[in-house]
Formats: sequence, structure tokens, C-alpha cells
Amino acid sequence: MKITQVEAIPFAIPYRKPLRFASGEVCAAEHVLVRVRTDDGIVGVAEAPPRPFTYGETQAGIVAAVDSLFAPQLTGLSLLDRETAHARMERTVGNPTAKSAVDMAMWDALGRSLDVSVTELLGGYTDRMRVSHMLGFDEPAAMVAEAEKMRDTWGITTFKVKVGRRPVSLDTAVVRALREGLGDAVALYVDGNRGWTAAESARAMKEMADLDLLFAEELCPADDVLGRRWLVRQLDVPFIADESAVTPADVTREVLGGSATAVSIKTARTGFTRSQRTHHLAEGLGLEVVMGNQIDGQLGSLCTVAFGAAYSLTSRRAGELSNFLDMSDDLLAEPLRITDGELIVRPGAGLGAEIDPDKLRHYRQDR
Ligand code: MUC
Ligand code: MG
Repeated sequence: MKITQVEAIPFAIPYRKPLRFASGEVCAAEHVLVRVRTDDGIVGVAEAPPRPFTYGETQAGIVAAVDSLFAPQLTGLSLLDRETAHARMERTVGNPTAKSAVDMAMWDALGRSLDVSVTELLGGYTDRMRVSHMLGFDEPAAMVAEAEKMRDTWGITTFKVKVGRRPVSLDTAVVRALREGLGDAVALYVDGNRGWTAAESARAMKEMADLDLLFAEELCPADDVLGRRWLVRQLDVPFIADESAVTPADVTREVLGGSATAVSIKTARTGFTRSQRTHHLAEGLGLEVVMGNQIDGQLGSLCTVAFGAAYSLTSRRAGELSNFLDMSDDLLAEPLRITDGELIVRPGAGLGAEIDPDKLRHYRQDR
């Protein structure tokens, strides 16, 4: 179970349809495949999606961090030395997605070594999650049409609607059109990616008061400390901290400071080890949890469902697991499939993911 190699392979797969939101847009999955090899021939895999507009990471930066910092620190450790691996990676500030992909590839390799699934290793609560689909900026009619297609094709009935544009009526009109078009049988919540001020957020939430929203996420910046507390106090839905609460310490600060009442866990940025810590903290604080999406490919989505299914708290709400549907292709030998609005954990050891060697050869950018 000794780590002999940690590889970082950049690849690019275009999106059929770009995803646009208040803090940026994604037109291609320019991600990094991380592979952890052991002395007994096991290979664990995970995927790192750089999001410079949220965390400052780039694809080249992730490759450099893994190659020059983490690979030398981890080579020679056992897969069971997770705390040591974590402590060594934490000597480097930032780089959340690079660290997380290494962490998850180690868990995948550990599961394969023990012939146990990652979900069972973590908590083993269930084998599936309901799926929530994230709708990027567009005209109201196009967003309603996309939601209807997701509902009719994949059985998805929970939608996260990107908001945060100006004037706020651009977005409130979309949410109203979705509620009118899809009716009460769907659940809707909104994510502003810090695009509005606290006052704009309050106005928008008042305008949408009759639309039965489930949550509001990161509508305004957490750094506008007093404004955000003022906003959160007046809402009658949980306010999810996403990019403002990457570490357990961030979650503590945001929640105890009155700037959030729920948390998004994204395995892309907290791996399995740190997501566990956030989960345990959320349980202790009595917070709602939503398993979020960092615009992950299929491997990243498999990581999200593997973690989300492991615990009661993380599997209670629909997880954001479907944006890979907008990609033109992927690396997995057997594609993920959403059925009746659910995604099931892959049976088998580790994450149960096999990378298609031809697809990797085609999409990798380093040779
Ligand atoms: C989300 O929940 O905010 C958009 C930017 C990012 O980092 O993740 C996505 C989704
Ligand atoms: Mg968000």
C-alpha cells in the first residue's frame, strides 16, 4: 500500500453548452486527472477542476503543485497515512482542488486495495442520491426549456438557478418563469455567486417570496460582513455558504458570525478527508448540507455521489450531480447515467471508475 507515484495529467474536453454564472463561465473542462500508484500495482484516480475566478487555481498551477510539491511529499507513504499526507499537503497554502484530487485518488486506491467501495469506507449510509441540476444564465424561455428537458429525460425535479445579474429582475423573471412553467412538483433554489449587494439580494428575495424557494446560496459577498448578516437575518430560507466556506474554520466563522445557516460541501475542493471534517462539523452545528458541484466531469461527479451517499446528512437533499451532461465527452470507460432523477454509486472497489485509455490519449494535453 505504499505510494510510488503521483501523476497530474492535464486534459481538455469542450462543453456542448457553456455554463455562465455571476462570477465567471466555463466553456471547456480544462481539468487535471490525478493518478496515485502503489507498490502493489493499484491505481487510484480523481479529477481536479481549476476555477481561477473562485479559488485562484489554474490547470498549469495544479499540475505544478502536484508534480513539484505533493508528489515528493507523499511518495513512500502508505495509503493509510492519510493524516500525515494531509498535514504535509497543508504546508502549502491554498491549492484546494489540487490537494483534494490527490486526497480522493488516495481514497480510491485504498478502496481498491481493500476491495471496498469508497462510500462504504466513509460511512456507507446509502448507495444513491437524488440529483439537482444547475441552470446557468440564459433567457427565461431557454432556462425553462432546459429544466423541462432535464425533468423529462432524466427525471430531475430539483433545480439550482444561477442568479446575481443586474438588474435583479433579469433573474427574478427566470425563477418566476420556472415556477410557472414547471409547477409545484419541482424544488427550486438560487445561487448568486456573490453577484448582488446585500440590498439587491434582499429585494430579489422579497420579489420571489411567493415562489417557494428551498435555499439561497452566496447571493452577496461574505466580505461585506455587516450587509450579509443583515441579509441572512431577514431570510426565511437557509442561506448556503459555498465559496465563502472552504475549510471547516471558514464554516465555523460564517455560521457563528451569522453570515450563513447552511453549507455546500464540494468534494472537488475538500476531497474526502476534509469533506468528512466539514460534514461532522455541520452535523454538530445542526446545519443543512447540500452536496455542491464545481462544474465537475463524470469522475468528479462520481466522487461527489460517493461522498454524499456515505452519510445521512449529505444524502438528505438532492446533490448537484448533473452538469457533466453538458460536456461533449468524458474520460470514463462507462459513462455515468442518471435514472429517475437519481445517481447511483458505482458498485465495486474504490470509486469504481475506469478511465478509457483511448479517450485519455485523445484529450490529454501533455503529449
Ligand atoms: C456553484 O455552486 O457556485 C460556479 C462556480 C464554482 O466554483 O462552482 C460553480 C457552482
Ligand atoms: Mg455556489
